[in-house]
Amino acid sequence: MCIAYTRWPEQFAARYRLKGYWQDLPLTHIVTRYASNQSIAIVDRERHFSYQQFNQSIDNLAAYLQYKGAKCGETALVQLGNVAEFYIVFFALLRIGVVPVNALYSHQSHELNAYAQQINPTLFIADRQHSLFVDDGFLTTFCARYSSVRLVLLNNDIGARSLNNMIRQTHYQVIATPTPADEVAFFQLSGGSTGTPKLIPRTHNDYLYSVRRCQEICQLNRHTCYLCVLPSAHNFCLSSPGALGVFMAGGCVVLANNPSPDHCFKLIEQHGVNISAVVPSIVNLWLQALRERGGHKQLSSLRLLQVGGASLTSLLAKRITGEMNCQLQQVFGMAEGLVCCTRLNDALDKITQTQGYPICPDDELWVANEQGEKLASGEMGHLMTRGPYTIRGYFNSIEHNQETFDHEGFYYSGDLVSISIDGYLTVHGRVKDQINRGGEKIAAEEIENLLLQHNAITQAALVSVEHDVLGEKSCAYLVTTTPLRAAEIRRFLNQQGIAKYKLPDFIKFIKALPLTAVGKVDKRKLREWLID
Ligand code: AMP
Ligand code: DBH
Repeated sequence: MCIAYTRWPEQFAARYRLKGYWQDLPLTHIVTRYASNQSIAIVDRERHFSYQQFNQSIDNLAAYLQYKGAKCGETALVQLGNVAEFYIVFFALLRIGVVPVNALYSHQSHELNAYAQQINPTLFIADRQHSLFVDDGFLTTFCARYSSVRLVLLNNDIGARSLNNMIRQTHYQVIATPTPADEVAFFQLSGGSTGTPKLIPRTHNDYLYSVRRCQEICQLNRHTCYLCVLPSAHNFCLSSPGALGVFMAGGCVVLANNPSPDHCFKLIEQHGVNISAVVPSIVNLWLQALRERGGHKQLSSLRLLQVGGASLTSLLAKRITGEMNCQLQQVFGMAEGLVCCTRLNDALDKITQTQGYPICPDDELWVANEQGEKLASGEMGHLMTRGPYTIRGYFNSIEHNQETFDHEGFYYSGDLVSISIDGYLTVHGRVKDQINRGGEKIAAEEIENLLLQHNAITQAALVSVEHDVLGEKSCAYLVTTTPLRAAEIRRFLNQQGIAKYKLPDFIKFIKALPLTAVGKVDKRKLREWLID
């Protein structure tokens, strides 16, 4: 049994195959072809995994899971940070056709529950070192709540549930049973704008194409040494070309466990890292460190810095080439699919002032006005896109899909963009109700719904506030029946188990929320009030 998802219409699928975008290979092909390669695939602190060890670890775990009864078409909820086990688990599950959701390590109970409710996982894999799993409290409640869960494995644990033991042991043989290449391989997470985070079904065919194409554009090879700074599950550092692209090229992925210059510069120097992918707020952090305490020599191996996830000012863009002495590539991507980027041989003004152009000639992009009509080149409007690796619908979301996909299957990303005559895209802003906090997306409605569960809060609106380093922070406007303190509200949200980055940075109390002519909360006015 495969997972139901919105398929590409047959004539599109046929074209994507004919053009060679879809090759009908499983994602595990990325690593299985290097099964006997002795070069290093992953560096995780003191641990080095050769491709052979990586493959063996994947097989060991896949075989164990199969022995425990895991079957093609089942689902898994996984929460691992920037550790080698993240990739081992990912490929092991794909090898036996178990479809994972990779929660971010910063996620807490609220997010894990939201995902589990949607997929009914049979497998749950997490890390003992995560604050939720230091004892068995949450785990016990979780397993009682989701009776679908048959097996729990924990990284950094000992005993019967130790993921590490299962990866090491070689008692069983795996029979590869991946889902067919045009079926769902795994779910990617949407930054979203709705109350419940939406899941994005990605097939082997579409994802593998995106990885392969990005890897070609970035000219990765076996000498590539990539620093994974962003959360390993993030689409950018997983697939554009990310760790998967590096594995495909036979290169090496070095894992960073935080973006601090101290930690990352040392890793870059120590391992001769030549490419990395970051969000603009990390660029800021690194440039500031370089100005304050030097470190240019430590970065001398770095050839390419990819920046995406949030808007990069052209000022900051220019400083990268100037002060970091490496090439910049801007990347505009989304977990739903579409990836645009500047090319290595683009003129400097394109690299610093645009987000490049789509990776695939068959990516179809157009810009719509408020009425959904097509705008001319250069005009700013709503981005609409479809193509061989952009989803045609979110998982199990009939209503939401009607709003975010048009009748021809174009995805409405909620970004305000313009596309120049020569095809370069520039992002100007966003209409979706989301805060982009240094590349970490917060769906306003999700937080507003949680705030409204407080007895004394009658109205709530979350809006973005401009911020020098993060680009944006969040501000909650609240109408309450009794006076409340900001600390009390943050504690209340914390108790509901949300990820820390979703806690409002600012909280303001007002008598009533301003409304637009049609009676919606006027968020534009709320944002203006913050500037005044
Ligand atoms: P998600 O749908 O959560 O994967 O987030 C994708 C969104 O991140 C896009 O729709 C944009 O709003 C934003 N984004 C990604 N890359 C860039 C970029 N280079 N510049 C501006 N916004 C970006
Ligand atoms: O922000 C993103 O989601 C993103 C940014 C750059 C992305 O998904 C990607 C590249 O693939």
